[in-house]
Amino acid sequence: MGKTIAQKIIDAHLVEGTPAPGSEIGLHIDQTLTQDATGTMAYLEYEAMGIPRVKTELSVAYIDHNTLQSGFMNADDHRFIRTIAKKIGVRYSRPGNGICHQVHLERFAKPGKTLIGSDSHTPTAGGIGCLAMGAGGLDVAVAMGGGAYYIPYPKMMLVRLSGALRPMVSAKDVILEVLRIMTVKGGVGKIIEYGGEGVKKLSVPQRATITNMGAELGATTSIFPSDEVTRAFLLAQGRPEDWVELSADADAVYDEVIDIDLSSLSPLAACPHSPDNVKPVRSLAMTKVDQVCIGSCTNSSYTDLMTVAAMLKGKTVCPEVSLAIAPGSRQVLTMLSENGALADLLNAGARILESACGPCIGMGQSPNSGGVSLRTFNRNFEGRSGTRDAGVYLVSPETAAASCLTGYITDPTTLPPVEGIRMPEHFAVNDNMVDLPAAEEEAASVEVLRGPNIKPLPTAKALTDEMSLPCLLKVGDNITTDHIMPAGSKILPYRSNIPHLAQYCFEVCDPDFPARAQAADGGFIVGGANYGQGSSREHAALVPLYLGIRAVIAKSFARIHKANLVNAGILPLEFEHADDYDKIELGHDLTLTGVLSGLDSGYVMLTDRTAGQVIPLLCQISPRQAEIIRAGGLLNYTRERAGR
Ligand code: MIC
Ligand code: SF4
Repeated sequence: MGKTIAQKIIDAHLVEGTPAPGSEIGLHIDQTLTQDATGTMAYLEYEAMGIPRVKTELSVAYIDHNTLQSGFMNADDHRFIRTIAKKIGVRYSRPGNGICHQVHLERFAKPGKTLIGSDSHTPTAGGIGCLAMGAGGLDVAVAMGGGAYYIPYPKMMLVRLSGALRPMVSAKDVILEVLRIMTVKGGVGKIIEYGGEGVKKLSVPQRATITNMGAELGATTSIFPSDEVTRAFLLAQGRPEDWVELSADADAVYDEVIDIDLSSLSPLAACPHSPDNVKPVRSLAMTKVDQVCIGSCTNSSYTDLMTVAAMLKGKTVCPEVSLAIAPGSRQVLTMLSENGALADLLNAGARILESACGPCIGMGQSPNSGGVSLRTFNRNFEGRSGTRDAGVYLVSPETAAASCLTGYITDPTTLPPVEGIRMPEHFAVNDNMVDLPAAEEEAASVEVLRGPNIKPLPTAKALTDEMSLPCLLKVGDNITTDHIMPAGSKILPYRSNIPHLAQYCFEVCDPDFPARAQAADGGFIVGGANYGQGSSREHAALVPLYLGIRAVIAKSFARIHKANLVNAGILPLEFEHADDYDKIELGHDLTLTGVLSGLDSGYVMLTDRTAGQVIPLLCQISPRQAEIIRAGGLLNYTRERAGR
């Protein structure tokens, strides 16, 4: 039987388990990446494992999220990451060099390799044919130390593309169409491959836009073949030797196939507050716009920004609109400045931000009260922009540029098409902002510098077979990690200070939760379907752990968050019958019985003593994960195994 692209890469990297539906597999990881908002924690965890040098082919630490330095915290964390990276054998991409996924795609990602990153948009590198997955910081730390990365063996799905995009319709519209069809839950447990004749018409950065936002489908990852287009991109990046051809076999079998004719697509927008709330741009035409932000790891490639510059050239942004642009990498910004496009953007009135995540993670540029913000980003969760009542629409660079000129959401296909923007034959390659680690023999003398904001990691309490605790919070479907542990410029600097972060846990849903949890001596959270979608931030597990949460009982979980709960030592339990969710209320006294045996049998019983109901729960974890929970989390488990 023929193989899919992902199956070929999995076969070449399989170190544990059988590649069959339902089983957990362990993969050898070739490359890792971290960013600064999750990196500080990941390197603290790496240190705690006591392995002197990383064992991967390549590991890179990027600084791109916490670049607003209003206080010592972020600068201290950058210095910590810089010094520890140097010591343990990790390359360090300095602040200003760009967003991790954009830079990794340009400079390091390779077809056929495995990559995990402590950021949910790591699948961006799937655009170049790399099997790239987002993971919790601790999983990345383990992979840096040479350990395998474990995933439930995914289903294989094919999105077969035909035709070619019409002018002013872009890769963003492709992934928004996929989100419209599949929703934010539709990709859970699946690897999404792109194939068909239409693939040849998409450049590597366009492919990367699509795989990047595959994270919003909840997919394990998304991947494109590596073909002549990939070869040309790698050549233009000065690394032709990194190319290998990669495609699915003609008789590869997929569990699911959807067909999309690229030529039938029109500009789309994801409306507030979910990436799958997709509508045609033309249906939103009367919506007045207050802010437009262009950039992020989804849409800030050279061609994206050249298109925007061409659309703005000689014009002025509408007076009622604030336009902010954050080029994805220093490479892109350098090229725009050398060819004059930067001047076109500035002359039109764009506010140029440094090459970093910026507004995407609420690091500045929060919209006005009740504002409408059009963003070329990938997430529009409530409050993520920093303005709780703002409405964020996710759109293509073309739609963003058209709308900032008119002041209303504008369909770019109603404007004259931009022509003549091509992929460059040579990108402005300059790796001088990527510091190499110290040689192994010098590593011992490198001092790791840490600031006072680094606080100890919370530790899990041992589980008991019976646990009687209250329901401390009840939330609905599609709870994101931004609900659980918000980000933004005020909170992000505390990513290495769990006690401080704890004050903000679930702030958007229930601001009283942290105080209630701290007053209680432990408890449970009850959630709906797709609990923990979005970011890979392990803080969304570590902070509830700190607040005494022993189990999360939900209708279903997002993949990375479920793994993070296990890694933290928190039990992820699922309702056997989804409608039992309705029986439990906030404050109910709950008893879990058969917890220890349930780790192996997969069944735990819940008694709601307030409602007088018995509710069966599933404990759907692998035998390895059961061991991790018994050990009190992945860190203890890894240490115990190293000790043996
Ligand atoms: C995000 O886009 O939500 C982030 C910020 O990049 C996160 C990582 C984090 O929370 O630090 C992600 O996507 O994993
Ligand atoms: Fe940064 Fe936004 Fe991409 Fe997350 S989604 S890595 S915050 S640019």
